[in-house]
Formats: sequence, structure tokens, C-alpha cells
Amino acid sequence: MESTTTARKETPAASTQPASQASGTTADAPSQEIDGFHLVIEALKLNGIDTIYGLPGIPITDFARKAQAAGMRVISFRHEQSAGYAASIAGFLTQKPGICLTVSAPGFLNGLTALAHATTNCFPMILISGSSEREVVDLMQGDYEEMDQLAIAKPLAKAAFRVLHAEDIGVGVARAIRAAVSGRPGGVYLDLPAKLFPQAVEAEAGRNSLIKVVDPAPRQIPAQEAVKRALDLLRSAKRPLIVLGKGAAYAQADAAIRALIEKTGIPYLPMSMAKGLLPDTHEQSASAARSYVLPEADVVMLIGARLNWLLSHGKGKTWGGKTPKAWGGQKFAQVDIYPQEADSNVRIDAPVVGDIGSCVAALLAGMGTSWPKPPADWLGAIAERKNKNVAKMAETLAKNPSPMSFQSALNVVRDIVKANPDAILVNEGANALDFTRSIVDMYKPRKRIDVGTWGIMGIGMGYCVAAAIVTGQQVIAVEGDSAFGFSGMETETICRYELPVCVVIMNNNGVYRGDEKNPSGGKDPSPLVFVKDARYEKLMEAFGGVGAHVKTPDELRKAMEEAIRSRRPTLINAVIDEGGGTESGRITSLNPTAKKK
Ligand code: ADP
Ligand code: TZD
Ligand code: MG
Repeated sequence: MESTTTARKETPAASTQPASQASGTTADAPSQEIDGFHLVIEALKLNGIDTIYGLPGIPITDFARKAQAAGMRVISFRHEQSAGYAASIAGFLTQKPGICLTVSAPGFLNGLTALAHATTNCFPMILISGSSEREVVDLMQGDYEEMDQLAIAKPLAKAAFRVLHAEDIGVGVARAIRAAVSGRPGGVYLDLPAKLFPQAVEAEAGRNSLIKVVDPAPRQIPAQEAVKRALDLLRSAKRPLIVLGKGAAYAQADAAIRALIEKTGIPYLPMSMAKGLLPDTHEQSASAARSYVLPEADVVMLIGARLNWLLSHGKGKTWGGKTPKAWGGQKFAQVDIYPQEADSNVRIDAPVVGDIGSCVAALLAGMGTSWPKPPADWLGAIAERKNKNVAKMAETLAKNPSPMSFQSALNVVRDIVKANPDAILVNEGANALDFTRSIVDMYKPRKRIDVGTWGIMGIGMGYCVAAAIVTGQQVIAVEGDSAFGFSGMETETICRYELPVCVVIMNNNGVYRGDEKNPSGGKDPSPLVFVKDARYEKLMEAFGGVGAHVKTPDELRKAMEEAIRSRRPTLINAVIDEGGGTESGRITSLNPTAKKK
């Protein structure tokens, strides 16, 4: 490859050459050079990456500037963690790695939580951090923002790379892209030392060293026998169930997945971020009968969903097991791109390894023209539970207590989302999360983005920014007041970029509830409560957005409708009964002192 013969010059002068020359717009090619800045920018652009989420400073300030000059969108945040979350969810929504750009040591560490989050959630993302001088860092001589970033990133990333020479930029970026999106997607760290950026190489050779990645996420076709094994298992079932996870949403095989569900007639449960893959109002959705179908099912097919804590590890009481760790007797099929996923929690009788699009297509083809509908008594029993629970829910939603309950407020959000099915719903909190997930129906794929695998707080405003930027759609964020606090300063970012984001804070004055007292009777407030009646809406007003303080469902509805009509950055502070929540929302049992299920 040309890169090995490329002459490298480490002249600082390269950084001072006019941008026009460095970006190759001058005619006399032979004397032209290109520097590290432009090689990285061109490598990203060559691979269709047009947006960077980041925060400037030494040594990447000029990089951010030059990227913007070269036509990339550079979205600048108030904290790297939000930029990182934005990049991670951009990756989920687009199947292209989201790019987060940070400075060295502290900026890198601020972005690292998001990188780990991306890896944990299987989102493709690349954290690009500038780093200090290698020789000084390695001798631990105390450089400005000194840190061995590559070593620290490694255990939290799917892969981590460092580029020392400008002629290796093409390979470095290509490897980062492939690692992020191929197979099970994840977070990748790319370390770019300060000294790399001004390195100049001969322009043509430099450009020739860049790589446009061919087929970055190759299809992975499942083995025929694996497909047959899974179909045989499904066919044998008396009480089959399909679980759709966020891997299924990520895969963008929406039509095939819907066809599979409908052709089999099997009831399905969407995991949180798979809601809307089929409309939540679909008659085969078993969401409203979750606690009935999990223990009762005899065969379960997981599609892009892991049997982690969110599915009680596939065993225990949730699945009809007699003790907390006992197997409930279900047989499992699992469609996943990651061959090591099977058997991670319980035995998987029929693993189908491949990308979801290819696997679902193979399953559909293998089903042939006729497929037996699941037994009527199974479908009937589910429908009965569903109807009962839906009726109970409707009763609760219709109530209009004062102060507002989570339910009466979310009844409004439910209507607004129904009327605006293209809007993206961002959701975090504990009760604010759990109630929203069960009350607000989703109608289209990849419209619900939330706390994910870790149940992490702080994704809120970063997700809002990225969702608005990559989709151009209205974003609605339902936030616990605690959850909002983690990224609240990004309201400025939302206003600065004039994004159509409507944040609704479910304000119950605290973490889970706002009515806890200091158990010692001392002067300090309980660790779980905040300033009472905080006026969060003023934060949005401070940056030129719209604020609203609402106490009734009618006021909430008007404020949300106006936000969506105007598409202006809006923050609605919805006052909720401070005693209306429960500790940890629906996961109280995970508290160490809670009685084990
Ligand atoms: P949820 O939390 O919604 O249950 P998880 O994050 O636990 O979902 O699971 C997502 C799974 O989807 C992961 O095991 C991942 O390997 C898998 N996955 C991601 N993308 C694809 C794809 N394109 N094809 C197949 N499997 C995928
Ligand atoms: N820190 C991080 C990064 N993630 C977390 N999940 C937590 C702390 C612990 N935590 C939860 O799991 S939910 C939550 C915290 C602090 C906030 C709940 O309060 P809220 O929601 O106001 O956001 P509700 O509606 O009051 O329950
Ligand atoms: Mg709260």
C-alpha cells in the first residue's frame, strides 16, 4: 500500500499552512501537502460520517474548526458525557458509528462513560480523544493532561486504537469503523496524539492512504440447520412467545420482523427500545400480559434481546421457576449476531447466529406457505389478561387527582405521541421511566430511546440533541427530575442549535419521591430529595427557549401541543404528587435489603 512509501514530515509549519492549500484546493499538486487534521476529516467523510458530537480544547480545537470548515456538522456540548451519549444513540439510530470528540485526560474520562455505555448497549460509536505527548506520558513526567488513555479505554471498549503517523490515519479510521459496526456493534476508542495533527505528508499519497470501508457490517447468513432447528422448536410449541429486543430495532429489518410475527401468529413482547417495531396496539402484542406470558410460555424465541437482568436472566419466579434461580422449564431459541451470547444465562436449545435481517428472512423462507397458528387456548388466555389489564389501566388514566399523578400526566403524553407517531420519545428516571414505558404506546420503530441496559441516568439531553439532529423529527423527552439534573445544562445546547425538543419533567421533588425525611431528624434534607417546587422551566427560558409550569393535565396538554406546533425548544415542568412514586420504580427488589423474589 502507498502508505508505507509516503514521506512523513513532522513540521509544525504544516499546521500553519493556509487551509485552502492543506485541503487540496490549489492547482500545483506536486508540492502540495496534507496534514493529519485533514486526513482524519477526509477519512471520516469518505466513510459517510458527517457529524461530530464533542467539546473543544487542547489538542482538538483546530480539528473541530477544520471539520466544520470542511462541511461537517460539529455539535458542541457543555459536557463530554452528553456528547458521548449523543454519539452512541446516533449510532443506534443510523447504523453508522456516532463520533464523539474530546480533549485529553479529563475530557476523555468524561466521554468514557458514554463509550462504555455504547459497548454495553451494542451501539456503534467511536470516541476520538486527543492525547498528550507519548514520550512524556510514558515516562510519567507530568505532561499537560497526562494520561495513558488507550490503556484505560481498552477494557471498556470493543476495540481501541492509536494512530502515531499521518500515513496510518486511513487504516486507523477504517479499523475503528469496522470494529464499531461489524458483528455485535460497540464502542471503539481512537487515540489521536496532539503531534499527529500537524504532521504533513505529500497530498496525493496521503489521500491514497485513506480507506473507504467496503461492506463495514457484512451480512452474516445463518446456517440452514440452525434455522431448521429453531423452526422445529417453534412448531412444537403449545404456548410460544417471541421477545423482540433493541438489537431487532437496530437491525432495521422492520418489515421482515413484522412479517415473521404476523405469519407465525405468535404473541410477542417488545423490550423497552423495541417498542413500536410493530405498533404497541398490535393485537399480537403481549405487553399488557407480560407477567402472565413469561412464566406460562413453553417456547420463547429471542430476537436481538439478551437474557440479562432485564429479562430476569431467563429463570426464577418471573419465568415460573420455583426458586429465584430455578429454571422455569422454557425452551429457548435465540437469534443474535454474537455467537457467544447463547447459554449465557440458561440453555439455548436453538441458537440462530447471524444478522437479524438475514436470520428473519431465512426463518420466513423456512416456514413455507402454511404455518400452524398457536393454539387458541393460549391466545385466548393472553387476550383475557390483556383486556383486563388494559381496562384497569384505562380507569387509572381517566382519574384526575390533584396534584397530578404520574398516570394522569402520562395519559396526556400518550395522546400526544399517538397524534405524533414520528416523534422520538426520550425517557429516563425511575418511576418516570417505568410508568412512561407501560403507559405511552409507540407506533413506529426506533422511536423510543431510553436508559438502556444499565438503567443509566444522564442520557436525556444528549439523546434529545442527537435524535433531533439525525432524524429532523420532533423529540419529546419524559424526564424524572433527578434524571434531568444529570444533563440539564444541555438545554443551552438545544437552544443554541434551535432543536425541536420538548422536555417534560415529571417533578416529584426527588429521587423516586420527594417526601422523605432525614431519618436522624437533623437539619440536612434526606439524600433523596431536592429543593421543593424547583422551577426547572426557567433554565430553558434562560437560553431563549420556552418554559411552562403546569399543574393539571389540561395545562400539560396545551403546553405540549404548543411545543410541537412551534417546534421551539421547550421545557415543561409538570408538578407531580411527591408521594406518588415507589422506591427504584419497578426494580425495588434489586435493592440489597429488599426481600429476594
Ligand atoms: P434489550 O435490552 O432490548 O433486550 P439487548 O441490548 O440485551 O436488547 O440485546 C441486543 C442484542 O442484539 C445483542 O445481543 C446484540 O448482539 C444483538 N444484535 C445487535 N445488532 C444485531 C444485528 N444486526 N443482528 C443480530 N443481532 C444483533
Ligand atoms: N446514577 C446513574 C448514572 N444512574 C443511575 N441509575 C443512578 C445513579 C441511580 N438512579 C436510578 O436508578 S433512578 C434515579 C437514580 C439516581 C433517579 C430517579 O429519580 P427521578 O425519577 O426523579 O429521575 P422518579 O420519577 O422520581 O422516580
Ligand atoms: Mg423524581
